Amino acid sequence: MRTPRSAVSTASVESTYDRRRLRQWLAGEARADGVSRRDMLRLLAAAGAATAVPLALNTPAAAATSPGIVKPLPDDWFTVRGTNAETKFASLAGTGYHTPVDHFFVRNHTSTPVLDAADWTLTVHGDGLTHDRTVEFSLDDLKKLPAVTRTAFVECAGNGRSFFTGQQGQTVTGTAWTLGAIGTARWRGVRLADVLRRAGLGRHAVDVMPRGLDPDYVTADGTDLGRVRRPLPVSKALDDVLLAYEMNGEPLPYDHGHPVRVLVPSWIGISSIKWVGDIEVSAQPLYSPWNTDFYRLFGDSYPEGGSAPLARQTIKSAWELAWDANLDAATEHRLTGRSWSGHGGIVRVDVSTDGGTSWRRARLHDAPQRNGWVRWSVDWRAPAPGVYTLLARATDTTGRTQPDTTVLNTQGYLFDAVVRHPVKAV
Ligand SMILES: Nc1nc2c(c(=O)[nH]1)N[C@H]1C(S)=C(S)[C@@H](COP(=O)(O)O)O[C@H]1N2
Ligand SMILES: [Mo]
Repeated sequence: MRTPRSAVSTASVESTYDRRRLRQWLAGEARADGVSRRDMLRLLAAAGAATAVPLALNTPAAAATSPGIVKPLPDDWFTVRGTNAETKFASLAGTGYHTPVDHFFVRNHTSTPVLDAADWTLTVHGDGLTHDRTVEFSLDDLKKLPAVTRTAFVECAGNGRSFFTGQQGQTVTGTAWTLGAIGTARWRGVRLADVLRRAGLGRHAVDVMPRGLDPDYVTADGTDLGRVRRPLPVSKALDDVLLAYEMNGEPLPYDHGHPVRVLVPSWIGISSIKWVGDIEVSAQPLYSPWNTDFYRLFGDSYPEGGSAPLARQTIKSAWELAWDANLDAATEHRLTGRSWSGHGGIVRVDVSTDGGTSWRRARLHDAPQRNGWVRWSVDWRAPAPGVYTLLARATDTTGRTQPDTTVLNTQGYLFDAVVRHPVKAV
Protein backbone atom coordinates (compact mmCIF):
# COMPACT_ATOMS: atom_id res chain seq x y z
CA MET A 1 0.00 0.00 0.00
CA ARG A 2 1.29 3.46 -0.83
CA THR A 3 2.30 5.66 2.05
CA PRO A 4 0.01 8.67 2.39
CA ARG A 5 1.56 12.12 2.39
CA SER A 6 3.85 12.34 5.35
CA ALA A 7 2.33 13.30 8.67
CA VAL A 8 5.27 15.51 9.43
CA SER A 9 4.46 17.71 6.49
CA THR A 10 0.82 18.00 7.56
CA ALA A 11 1.87 18.90 11.10
CA SER A 12 4.31 21.53 9.95
CA VAL A 13 1.77 23.01 7.57
CA GLU A 14 -0.55 23.30 10.58
CA SER A 15 2.08 25.03 12.70
CA THR A 16 3.08 27.48 9.97
CA TYR A 17 -0.57 28.17 9.43
CA ASP A 18 -1.03 28.66 13.15
CA ARG A 19 1.75 31.26 13.30
CA ARG A 20 0.23 33.13 10.40
CA ARG A 21 -3.17 32.96 12.06
CA LEU A 22 -1.73 34.44 15.27
CA ARG A 23 -0.02 37.31 13.44
CA GLN A 24 -3.31 38.07 11.76
CA TRP A 25 -5.05 38.13 15.13
CA LEU A 26 -2.49 40.65 16.38
CA ALA A 27 -3.16 42.79 13.32
CA GLY A 28 -6.91 42.62 13.95
CA GLU A 29 -7.42 40.34 10.96
CA ALA A 30 -8.49 37.17 12.78
CA ARG A 31 -11.54 36.44 14.92
CA ALA A 32 -11.44 34.80 18.34
CA ASP A 33 -14.98 34.69 19.71
CA GLY A 34 -15.24 33.20 23.17
CA VAL A 35 -11.47 33.17 23.60
CA SER A 36 -9.88 35.43 26.21
CA ARG A 37 -7.29 38.02 25.23
CA ARG A 38 -4.96 36.41 27.76
CA ASP A 39 -5.16 33.08 25.95
CA MET A 40 -4.37 34.73 22.65
CA LEU A 41 -1.38 36.52 24.17
CA ARG A 42 -0.17 33.22 25.57
CA LEU A 43 -0.33 31.61 22.14
CA LEU A 44 1.43 34.58 20.61
CA ALA A 45 4.19 34.28 23.19
CA ALA A 46 4.62 30.66 22.20
CA ALA A 47 4.89 31.61 18.55
CA GLY A 48 7.66 34.06 19.51
CA ALA A 49 5.69 37.14 18.55
CA ALA A 50 5.22 38.77 21.95
CA THR A 51 6.53 38.63 25.52
CA ALA A 52 5.68 35.64 27.65
CA VAL A 53 2.46 35.63 29.63
CA PRO A 54 1.86 33.28 32.57
CA LEU A 55 0.25 30.01 31.59
CA ALA A 56 -3.28 29.47 32.90
CA LEU A 57 -5.23 26.42 31.89
CA ASN A 58 -8.91 25.80 32.17
CA THR A 59 -9.58 22.23 33.15
CA PRO A 60 -12.50 20.54 31.41
CA ALA A 61 -15.66 20.30 33.51
CA ALA A 62 -15.82 17.63 36.18
CA ALA A 63 -17.86 14.46 35.82
CA ALA A 64 -21.63 14.65 35.96
CA THR A 65 -23.55 11.84 37.61
CA SER A 66 -26.02 11.38 34.76
CA PRO A 67 -24.22 10.78 31.48
CA GLY A 68 -26.83 12.38 29.18
CA ILE A 69 -26.35 9.56 26.68
CA VAL A 70 -29.41 8.06 24.94
CA LYS A 71 -28.30 4.51 24.11
CA PRO A 72 -28.03 1.79 26.78
CA LEU A 73 -24.58 1.47 28.39
CA PRO A 74 -24.36 -2.11 29.65
CA ASP A 75 -21.54 -2.75 32.14
CA ASP A 76 -20.06 -5.47 29.97
CA TRP A 77 -19.48 -3.06 27.11
CA PHE A 78 -18.90 0.37 28.66
CA THR A 79 -17.20 2.24 31.48
CA VAL A 80 -19.11 5.45 32.18
CA ARG A 81 -16.77 8.39 32.81
CA GLY A 82 -18.72 11.56 33.62
CA THR A 83 -20.68 12.59 30.53
CA ASN A 84 -18.78 10.02 28.45
CA ALA A 85 -18.83 6.25 27.91
CA GLU A 86 -15.67 4.27 27.12
CA THR A 87 -15.86 1.04 25.12
CA LYS A 88 -14.43 -1.98 26.94
CA PHE A 89 -11.89 -3.41 24.51
CA ALA A 90 -12.56 -6.96 25.69
CA SER A 91 -16.12 -6.59 24.38
CA LEU A 92 -14.85 -5.97 20.82
CA ALA A 93 -13.48 -9.51 20.46
CA GLY A 94 -15.33 -11.16 17.59
CA THR A 95 -17.38 -8.08 16.68
CA GLY A 96 -15.79 -7.65 13.25
CA TYR A 97 -13.88 -4.80 11.67
CA HIS A 98 -16.49 -2.09 12.18
CA THR A 99 -17.43 -1.23 15.74
CA PRO A 100 -21.12 -1.98 16.22
CA VAL A 101 -23.01 1.22 17.07
CA ASP A 102 -24.16 -0.27 20.38
CA HIS A 103 -20.47 -0.72 21.40
CA PHE A 104 -19.16 2.61 20.06
CA PHE A 105 -17.70 5.02 22.66
CA VAL A 106 -19.45 8.33 23.31
CA ARG A 107 -17.61 11.54 24.12
CA ASN A 108 -20.02 14.36 25.02
CA HIS A 109 -18.96 17.73 26.39
CA THR A 110 -22.54 18.12 27.69
CA SER A 111 -25.39 15.81 26.67
CA THR A 112 -26.88 14.23 23.58
CA PRO A 113 -29.58 16.47 22.03
CA VAL A 114 -32.42 14.45 20.52
CA LEU A 115 -32.93 16.18 17.16
CA ASP A 116 -35.61 15.57 14.55
CA ALA A 117 -34.10 15.09 11.10
CA ALA A 118 -37.22 16.60 9.47
CA ASP A 119 -36.69 19.94 11.27
CA TRP A 120 -32.94 20.03 10.86
CA THR A 121 -31.14 22.47 8.62
CA LEU A 122 -27.49 23.20 8.07
CA THR A 123 -26.64 26.88 7.72
CA VAL A 124 -23.45 27.72 5.83
CA HIS A 125 -22.46 31.35 6.23
CA GLY A 126 -19.58 33.79 6.52
CA ASP A 127 -17.37 36.18 4.59
CA GLY A 128 -15.50 33.25 3.05
CA LEU A 129 -18.52 32.66 0.80
CA THR A 130 -18.97 34.72 -2.33
CA HIS A 131 -21.10 37.81 -1.50
CA ASP A 132 -20.97 36.83 2.21
CA ARG A 133 -24.19 34.92 1.74
CA THR A 134 -26.05 32.47 3.97
CA VAL A 135 -27.15 29.16 2.46
CA GLU A 136 -29.35 26.54 4.06
CA PHE A 137 -29.43 22.81 3.39
CA SER A 138 -32.06 20.35 4.58
CA LEU A 139 -31.17 16.69 5.01
CA ASP A 140 -33.00 16.01 1.71
CA ASP A 141 -30.84 18.64 0.01
CA LEU A 142 -27.71 16.86 1.24
CA LYS A 143 -29.02 13.49 0.11
CA LYS A 144 -29.40 14.84 -3.44
CA LEU A 145 -25.63 15.39 -3.60
CA PRO A 146 -23.35 12.45 -4.52
CA ALA A 147 -23.10 10.01 -1.59
CA VAL A 148 -19.68 8.84 -0.43
CA THR A 149 -18.88 5.94 1.91
CA ARG A 150 -15.69 5.89 3.98
CA THR A 151 -14.42 3.63 6.74
CA ALA A 152 -12.64 5.64 9.42
CA PHE A 153 -12.02 5.62 13.12
CA VAL A 154 -13.05 8.40 15.45
CA GLU A 155 -10.67 8.58 18.40
CA CYS A 156 -10.53 11.09 21.23
CA ALA A 157 -7.25 13.03 21.53
CA GLY A 158 -7.23 11.98 25.19
CA ASN A 159 -7.55 8.24 24.51
CA GLY A 160 -5.01 6.41 26.70
CA ARG A 161 -4.65 9.43 29.00
CA SER A 162 -4.85 7.39 32.23
CA PHE A 163 -1.52 5.70 31.37
CA PHE A 164 0.36 8.96 31.85
CA THR A 165 -0.54 8.37 35.50
CA GLY A 166 -0.86 4.57 35.66
CA GLN A 167 2.34 3.83 33.76
CA GLN A 168 4.44 6.98 34.02
CA GLY A 169 3.38 8.34 37.43
CA GLN A 170 2.46 11.76 35.99
CA THR A 171 -0.48 14.04 36.71
CA VAL A 172 -2.69 15.16 33.84
CA THR A 173 -6.16 16.75 33.57
CA GLY A 174 -9.18 15.38 31.71
CA THR A 175 -11.21 12.18 31.38
CA ALA A 176 -9.20 9.16 32.57
CA TRP A 177 -9.68 7.02 29.45
CA THR A 178 -7.86 3.70 29.14
CA LEU A 179 -7.74 2.70 25.43
CA GLY A 180 -11.43 2.51 24.55
CA ALA A 181 -12.11 6.07 23.37
CA ILE A 182 -12.00 4.85 19.77
CA GLY A 183 -14.36 3.19 17.33
CA THR A 184 -14.19 2.44 13.59
CA ALA A 185 -17.34 2.78 11.50
CA ARG A 186 -18.50 2.89 7.90
CA TRP A 187 -19.69 6.45 7.41
CA ARG A 188 -21.88 7.55 4.53
CA GLY A 189 -22.65 11.11 3.63
CA VAL A 190 -21.58 13.90 1.33
CA ARG A 191 -18.25 15.58 0.82
CA LEU A 192 -17.94 18.79 2.78
CA ALA A 193 -16.17 20.08 -0.35
CA ASP A 194 -19.36 19.57 -2.41
CA VAL A 195 -21.46 21.45 0.14
CA LEU A 196 -18.97 24.31 0.42
CA ARG A 197 -18.75 24.66 -3.37
CA ARG A 198 -22.53 24.54 -3.65
CA ALA A 199 -22.73 27.28 -1.00
CA GLY A 200 -20.32 29.42 -3.03
CA LEU A 201 -16.87 29.00 -1.52
CA GLY A 202 -14.88 32.20 -2.08
CA ARG A 203 -11.26 32.32 -3.16
CA HIS A 204 -10.19 33.96 0.08
CA ALA A 205 -11.70 31.44 2.46
CA VAL A 206 -9.11 30.13 4.94
CA ASP A 207 -11.01 28.47 7.80
CA VAL A 208 -14.32 26.67 8.24
CA MET A 209 -15.82 26.26 11.69
CA PRO A 210 -18.59 23.68 12.19
CA ARG A 211 -20.63 24.14 15.39
CA GLY A 212 -22.75 21.61 17.25
CA LEU A 213 -26.38 21.98 18.32
CA ASP A 214 -25.72 20.45 21.76
CA PRO A 215 -25.94 22.76 24.82
CA ASP A 216 -23.23 25.34 25.64
CA TYR A 217 -20.17 23.91 27.32
CA VAL A 218 -19.63 25.41 30.77
CA THR A 219 -16.27 24.75 32.45
CA ALA A 220 -15.84 23.68 36.08
CA ASP A 221 -15.16 27.31 37.09
CA GLY A 222 -18.45 28.40 35.51
CA THR A 223 -17.17 29.93 32.27
CA ASP A 224 -19.63 29.46 29.39
CA LEU A 225 -17.53 28.67 26.31
CA GLY A 226 -20.56 28.51 24.02
CA ARG A 227 -21.36 25.65 21.71
CA VAL A 228 -18.74 23.07 20.78
CA ARG A 229 -16.88 24.28 17.68
CA ARG A 230 -13.40 24.01 16.27
CA PRO A 231 -11.92 25.64 13.16
CA LEU A 232 -10.58 23.47 10.37
CA PRO A 233 -8.26 24.78 7.64
CA VAL A 234 -9.99 24.94 4.24
CA SER A 235 -7.29 22.65 2.82
CA LYS A 236 -8.41 19.76 5.05
CA ALA A 237 -12.10 20.64 4.65
CA LEU A 238 -11.75 20.25 0.87
CA ASP A 239 -9.67 17.09 1.12
CA ASP A 240 -11.47 14.10 2.67
CA VAL A 241 -13.99 15.49 5.17
CA LEU A 242 -17.56 14.18 5.12
CA LEU A 243 -20.88 15.41 6.40
CA ALA A 244 -22.06 11.98 7.49
CA TYR A 245 -25.71 10.99 7.87
CA GLU A 246 -25.22 7.21 8.15
CA MET A 247 -23.09 5.04 10.42
CA ASN A 248 -22.67 1.32 9.61
CA GLY A 249 -25.60 1.48 7.18
CA GLU A 250 -28.11 3.08 9.55
CA PRO A 251 -29.20 6.67 10.05
CA LEU A 252 -26.70 8.35 12.36
CA PRO A 253 -27.70 7.46 15.96
CA TYR A 254 -28.62 10.24 18.44
CA ASP A 255 -25.42 9.91 20.47
CA HIS A 256 -23.14 10.08 17.44
CA GLY A 257 -24.54 13.25 15.90
CA HIS A 258 -28.02 12.60 14.52
CA PRO A 259 -28.94 13.70 11.95
CA VAL A 260 -25.56 14.90 10.58
CA ARG A 261 -22.00 15.07 11.89
CA VAL A 262 -18.68 16.15 10.49
CA LEU A 263 -16.24 13.27 9.96
CA VAL A 264 -12.57 14.24 9.68
CA PRO A 265 -10.62 11.06 8.88
CA SER A 266 -7.41 10.47 10.89
CA TRP A 267 -7.70 13.70 12.89
CA ILE A 268 -8.42 13.89 16.63
CA GLY A 269 -12.07 13.26 17.58
CA ILE A 270 -12.92 16.87 18.45
CA SER A 271 -12.58 17.77 14.74
CA SER A 272 -15.57 15.56 13.95
CA ILE A 273 -18.30 17.88 15.27
CA LYS A 274 -21.55 16.04 16.03
CA TRP A 275 -25.07 17.46 15.56
CA VAL A 276 -23.65 20.09 13.22
CA GLY A 277 -26.04 23.04 12.87
CA ASP A 278 -23.96 25.63 11.08
CA ILE A 279 -20.62 26.04 9.42
CA GLU A 280 -18.92 29.39 9.30
CA VAL A 281 -16.69 29.89 6.28
CA SER A 282 -14.21 32.63 7.00
CA ALA A 283 -11.80 34.76 5.01
CA GLN A 284 -9.94 35.35 8.29
CA PRO A 285 -8.40 32.78 10.61
CA LEU A 286 -10.76 31.68 13.37
CA TYR A 287 -10.25 30.67 16.97
CA SER A 288 -12.35 28.86 19.51
CA PRO A 289 -11.34 27.51 22.94
CA TRP A 290 -11.04 24.13 21.20
CA ASN A 291 -8.00 25.28 19.23
CA THR A 292 -6.50 27.67 21.79
CA ASP A 293 -6.87 26.28 25.31
CA PHE A 294 -7.70 22.68 24.50
CA TYR A 295 -6.20 20.28 21.99
CA ARG A 296 -2.69 21.65 21.95
CA LEU A 297 0.25 20.17 23.85
CA PHE A 298 1.27 22.13 26.95
CA GLY A 299 4.06 21.40 29.42
CA ASP A 300 7.81 21.66 30.03
CA SER A 301 8.70 20.00 26.73
CA TYR A 302 6.51 22.33 24.67
CA PRO A 303 6.58 26.04 23.82
CA GLU A 304 5.25 28.18 26.65
CA GLY A 305 1.89 28.73 24.94
CA GLY A 306 1.59 25.16 23.74
CA SER A 307 2.11 23.35 20.46
CA ALA A 308 0.23 24.10 17.24
CA PRO A 309 -3.39 22.89 17.32
CA LEU A 310 -3.46 19.09 17.22
CA ALA A 311 -4.55 17.53 13.96
CA ARG A 312 -3.66 13.89 13.26
CA GLN A 313 -4.07 11.11 15.75
CA THR A 314 -1.06 9.13 16.93
CA ILE A 315 -0.34 5.35 16.97
CA LYS A 316 -1.69 2.84 19.52
CA SER A 317 -2.43 -0.84 20.23
CA ALA A 318 -4.90 -2.52 22.55
CA TRP A 319 -5.54 -6.11 23.62
CA GLU A 320 -9.13 -7.33 23.51
CA LEU A 321 -8.79 -8.44 27.11
CA ALA A 322 -9.97 -7.07 30.43
CA TRP A 323 -7.35 -5.50 32.68
CA ASP A 324 -6.12 -8.29 35.01
CA ALA A 325 -8.05 -10.86 32.91
CA ASN A 326 -7.92 -14.42 34.25
CA LEU A 327 -6.74 -16.98 31.72
CA ASP A 328 -6.72 -20.71 32.20
CA ALA A 329 -3.04 -21.63 32.62
CA ALA A 330 -3.57 -25.13 31.24
CA THR A 331 -4.80 -24.17 27.75
CA GLU A 332 -3.50 -22.35 24.73
CA HIS A 333 -5.30 -19.07 24.07
CA ARG A 334 -5.72 -17.08 20.91
CA LEU A 335 -5.15 -13.57 22.20
CA THR A 336 -6.47 -10.78 19.98
CA GLY A 337 -6.09 -7.05 19.69
CA ARG A 338 -6.17 -4.05 17.39
CA SER A 339 -3.66 -1.37 16.34
CA TRP A 340 -4.15 1.91 14.51
CA SER A 341 -2.44 5.14 13.54
CA GLY A 342 -3.52 8.55 12.26
CA HIS A 343 -0.44 8.68 10.03
CA GLY A 344 -0.87 5.58 7.90
CA GLY A 345 -1.97 1.95 7.84
CA ILE A 346 -0.49 -0.54 10.33
CA VAL A 347 2.05 -2.87 8.69
CA ARG A 348 3.50 -4.68 11.70
CA VAL A 349 2.66 -5.52 15.31
CA ASP A 350 5.21 -7.01 17.72
CA VAL A 351 3.99 -8.60 20.94
CA SER A 352 5.56 -9.74 24.16
CA THR A 353 3.94 -11.98 26.77
CA ASP A 354 6.81 -11.73 29.26
CA GLY A 355 6.89 -8.03 30.09
CA GLY A 356 9.09 -7.07 27.15
CA THR A 357 11.94 -9.59 27.46
CA SER A 358 11.12 -11.47 24.26
CA TRP A 359 9.11 -10.36 21.24
CA ARG A 360 7.44 -12.01 18.27
CA ARG A 361 5.24 -10.83 15.44
CA ALA A 362 1.49 -11.00 15.71
CA ARG A 363 -0.57 -12.32 12.80
CA LEU A 364 -2.34 -9.43 11.08
CA HIS A 365 -5.91 -10.12 9.97
CA ASP A 366 -6.47 -6.98 7.90
CA ALA A 367 -4.53 -5.19 5.19
CA PRO A 368 -3.03 -1.86 6.27
CA GLN A 369 -5.71 0.74 5.90
CA ARG A 370 -5.31 4.47 6.17
CA ASN A 371 -7.82 5.93 8.69
CA GLY A 372 -8.60 2.41 9.98
CA TRP A 373 -7.17 -0.22 12.31
CA VAL A 374 -5.89 -3.78 11.90
CA ARG A 375 -6.99 -6.74 13.95
CA TRP A 376 -4.23 -9.14 15.04
CA SER A 377 -3.79 -12.30 17.07
CA VAL A 378 -1.18 -14.41 18.79
CA ASP A 379 -1.42 -17.88 20.33
CA TRP A 380 -0.15 -18.18 23.88
CA ARG A 381 -0.06 -20.70 26.69
CA ALA A 382 1.25 -19.46 30.04
CA PRO A 383 4.41 -21.37 31.05
CA ALA A 384 3.05 -21.62 34.61
CA PRO A 385 0.31 -20.04 36.73
CA GLY A 386 1.13 -16.45 37.71
CA VAL A 387 0.93 -12.83 36.65
CA TYR A 388 2.11 -11.86 33.15
CA THR A 389 2.48 -8.53 31.35
CA LEU A 390 1.35 -8.38 27.73
CA LEU A 391 2.76 -5.73 25.39
CA ALA A 392 1.94 -4.84 21.78
CA ARG A 393 3.92 -2.42 19.63
CA ALA A 394 2.60 -1.32 16.24
CA THR A 395 4.44 0.16 13.26
CA ASP A 396 2.71 2.07 10.46
CA THR A 397 3.40 2.68 6.77
CA THR A 398 5.39 5.83 7.61
CA GLY A 399 7.76 3.84 9.86
CA ARG A 400 6.32 5.38 13.00
CA THR A 401 6.33 2.96 15.91
CA GLN A 402 5.16 3.07 19.53
CA PRO A 403 7.77 4.33 22.02
CA ASP A 404 8.27 3.01 25.58
CA THR A 405 7.14 6.31 27.10
CA THR A 406 5.21 9.34 25.89
CA VAL A 407 6.55 12.84 26.60
CA LEU A 408 4.25 14.44 29.17
CA ASN A 409 1.74 17.10 28.19
CA THR A 410 -0.42 18.58 30.94
CA GLN A 411 -3.76 17.66 29.34
CA GLY A 412 -2.68 14.11 28.57
CA TYR A 413 -3.26 14.08 24.81
CA LEU A 414 -1.83 11.68 22.20
CA PHE A 415 -0.54 8.92 24.50
CA ASP A 416 1.31 6.55 22.16
CA ALA A 417 3.58 4.47 24.41
CA VAL A 418 3.33 0.67 24.54
CA VAL A 419 0.81 -0.19 27.27
CA ARG A 420 1.76 -2.84 29.83
CA HIS A 421 -1.33 -5.01 30.16
CA PRO A 422 -1.44 -7.38 33.17
CA VAL A 423 -3.17 -10.79 33.02
CA LYS A 424 -3.31 -13.67 35.45
CA ALA A 425 -2.82 -17.30 34.43
CA VAL A 426 -4.78 -19.40 36.90
N1 LIG B 1 -21.18 18.88 19.01
C1 LIG B 1 -20.25 18.13 19.56
N2 LIG B 1 -19.39 17.46 18.76
C2 LIG B 1 -18.44 16.67 19.29
C3 LIG B 1 -18.28 16.55 20.70
C4 LIG B 1 -19.21 17.24 21.53
O1 LIG B 1 -19.19 17.17 22.77
N3 LIG B 1 -20.18 18.02 20.92
N4 LIG B 1 -17.24 15.80 21.20
C5 LIG B 1 -16.10 15.63 20.30
C6 LIG B 1 -15.11 14.70 20.80
S1 LIG B 1 -14.05 15.34 21.97
C7 LIG B 1 -14.96 13.44 20.30
S2 LIG B 1 -13.69 12.45 20.81
C8 LIG B 1 -15.91 12.90 19.31
C9 LIG B 1 -16.55 11.61 19.83
O2 LIG B 1 -17.44 11.07 18.91
P1 LIG B 1 -18.49 9.93 19.35
O3 LIG B 1 -19.18 10.39 20.60
O4 LIG B 1 -19.40 9.73 18.20
O5 LIG B 1 -17.69 8.69 19.63
O6 LIG B 1 -16.94 13.82 19.00
C10 LIG B 1 -16.54 15.17 18.92
N5 LIG B 1 -17.64 15.98 18.44
MO1 LIG C 1 -12.35 13.89 22.18
